[in-house]
Amino acid sequence: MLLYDNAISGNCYKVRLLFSLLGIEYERREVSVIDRSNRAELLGDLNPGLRVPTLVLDDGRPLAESDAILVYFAEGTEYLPTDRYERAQALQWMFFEQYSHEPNIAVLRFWAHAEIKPDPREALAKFNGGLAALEAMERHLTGRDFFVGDRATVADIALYAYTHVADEGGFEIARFEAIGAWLERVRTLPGYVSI
Ligand SMILES: N[C@@H](CCC(=O)N[C@@H](CS)C(=O)NCC(=O)O)C(=O)O
Repeated sequence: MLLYDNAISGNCYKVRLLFSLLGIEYERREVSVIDRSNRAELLGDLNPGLRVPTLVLDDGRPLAESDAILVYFAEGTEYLPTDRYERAQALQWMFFEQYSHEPNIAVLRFWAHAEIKPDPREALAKFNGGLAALEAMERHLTGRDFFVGDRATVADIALYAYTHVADEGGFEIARFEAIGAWLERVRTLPGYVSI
């Protein structure tokens, strides 16, 4: 199995984290997220969005989108609930991650890493969006150990990826007590690997 990967990308890290938790072996190929010049040749037949992570299964079939890759590999494991409602709740939080969390928190972090100076109004909108996402997580996690049920699922992996490095995008994550305790719970899962 081959993972087109990037070392600082949280979306790619989600896949590496699940693989490590499940003891799944794979090869990785580093792809720059800044130099896009060879993207079409590299990923053209594999990922409609030409982005990473992109996974190629042993039989050659490709799979794109970090959260779809998580669901595929979590099938049949403790990380994907079998109960219909809990499974839908896990997806609910993954869609939240892709619409309300990642587009704000990951983008601010990326701009900081790439030393991109955004329009201040655009940066403020991203910051406010990210803050709203963190506040929603904090409310949900207050009195709970994990996002769905009483154990870690793909929803926790998806949300952990960019939350644990949100300070790199300017968010004061220490302000969020329930999120802090949850980050620690994920960090101590057997097989955990850092970004
Ligand atoms: N929704 C996609 C987002 C993938 C994504 O944005 N990947 C970034 C790295 S985190 C990337 O490939 N950036 C380079 C580019 O957009 O060309 C996912 O969850 O996999």
